[in-house]
Amino acid sequence: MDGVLPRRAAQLLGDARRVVIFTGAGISAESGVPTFRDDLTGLWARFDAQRLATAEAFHADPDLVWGWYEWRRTRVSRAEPNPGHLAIATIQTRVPGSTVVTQNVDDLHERAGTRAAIHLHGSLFAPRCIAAAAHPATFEDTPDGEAAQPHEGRRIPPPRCASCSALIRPGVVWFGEALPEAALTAAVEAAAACDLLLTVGTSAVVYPAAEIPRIAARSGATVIQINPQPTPLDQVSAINLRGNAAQVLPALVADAWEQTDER
Ligand code: BJW
Repeated sequence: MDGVLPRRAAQLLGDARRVVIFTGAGISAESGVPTFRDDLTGLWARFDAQRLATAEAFHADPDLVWGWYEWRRTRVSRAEPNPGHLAIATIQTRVPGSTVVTQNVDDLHERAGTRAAIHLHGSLFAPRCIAAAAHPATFEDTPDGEAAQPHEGRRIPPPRCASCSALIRPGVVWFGEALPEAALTAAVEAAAACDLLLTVGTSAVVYPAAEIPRIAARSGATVIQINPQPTPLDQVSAINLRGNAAQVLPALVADAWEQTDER
């Protein structure tokens, strides 16, 4: 990478001992998974969050909501990790004390080789019984033929729990719902203890997740942001690298260890 700021960012990464990589939908954009708030291509530009991504919406029209999440799950299943995901997995190998905290409900970090990513907003691949607090969900997955060609408006009835017959719901965190407690606690602890936090591809407007980089900054860590657009984290970040994750991250990683190997 050219320029003083990218070089300084690479030096900070090469020297760091505890790194948190905090990701949002932008890390998966170049894998073809849509973000939420980008003006033309984001999900919320085409779909109504209130009708699809709330518990009230699921209770009102479970077939519509389940069908929409099956469409998204199929899209993600067909996507591949991009060089940004791979660079993050490399950071985890290079810096053993590093933690990936993601708001994403896809599995592209895991498929790129990242271990133990903390998912703050759940997963498309972990549906659960709406009465799951009482017992674990067991159900038959949607048969292949049914979900193979879903399209965005298709209604698909959700399966029912094999133990109690309640509806199975997508295993994601909707607005107004609490984040999984263990995940949030682990993310806050990692942010408070890191010396460097990379925030990648998030608009940082959804709370409490958006607090994670701020916690790191307040605890004395350096924050580096990778995003083609400005965000509220511009003020918190010591370095703002304007660009796409799939280009910026591999270059950053290559420079980080080229520089430390030279010293
Ligand atoms: C690229 C790129 C490239 C593009 N390379 N970059 C405090 C203040 C105000 C409000 C609240 C508050 N605390 C709580 C709230 C309410 C609410 C909230 O935050 N609302 C705000 C939006 C106003 N929060 C909640 O409701 C949360 N729950 C909660 O607080 O519960 C309290 C409670 C406690 C105890 C009991 C009960 C309740 C829950 C939030 C759940 C969020 N859920 C979603 C949907 C998940 C399911 C699904 O996928 O359908 O999570 S919303 C959506 O936004 C999704 C994402 O994880 C999340 C964040 O989005 P993200 O990842 O930042 O994506 P985008 O699209 O916004 O940004 C993409 C970025 O990438 C952009 O900046 C691009 O420029 C960039 N980009 N291409 C790099 N190639």
